[in-house]
Amino acid sequence: SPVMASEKEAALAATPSDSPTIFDKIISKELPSTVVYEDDKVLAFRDITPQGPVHILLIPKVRDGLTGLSKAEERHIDILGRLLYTAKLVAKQEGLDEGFRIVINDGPQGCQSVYHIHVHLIGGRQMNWPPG
Ligand code: IU
Repeated sequence: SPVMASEKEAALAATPSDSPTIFDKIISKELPSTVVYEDDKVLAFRDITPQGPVHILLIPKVRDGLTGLSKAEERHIDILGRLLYTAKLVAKQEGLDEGFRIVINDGPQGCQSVYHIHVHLIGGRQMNWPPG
């Protein structure tokens, strides 16, 4: 695949779809990642392009159609809550006692590049508003 100049470029090149994503290989450990938390439902690992001193992605181990938040159905309510609650646990584990940022990018305009829902946990520096 072509080298992407930026995350935005990758997001705009990504086709929203139900195809398997790179996160499946991270879940199966076929691809290495730095796992910071894992249970039967959720995997949390360090983002390869960190946007802060701490940048972790939290994903459901089973995608179940949840390519992005815009595809959420009632059956996903439990896993959505679990992802956010786990983000709080991991923030504590990472020592982010002064605060942190949670982001869920959705679709091309939201700059989503991987179509397996993921919660970004970013911290360790002062955040700004509005986001880019
Ligand atoms: P996005 O919200 O879809 O843009 O987030 C995808 C993230 O996945 C992005 O921050 C990438 O740096 C990150 N990532 C990764 O950690 N490991 C990978 O192999 C790939 C992307 I591809």
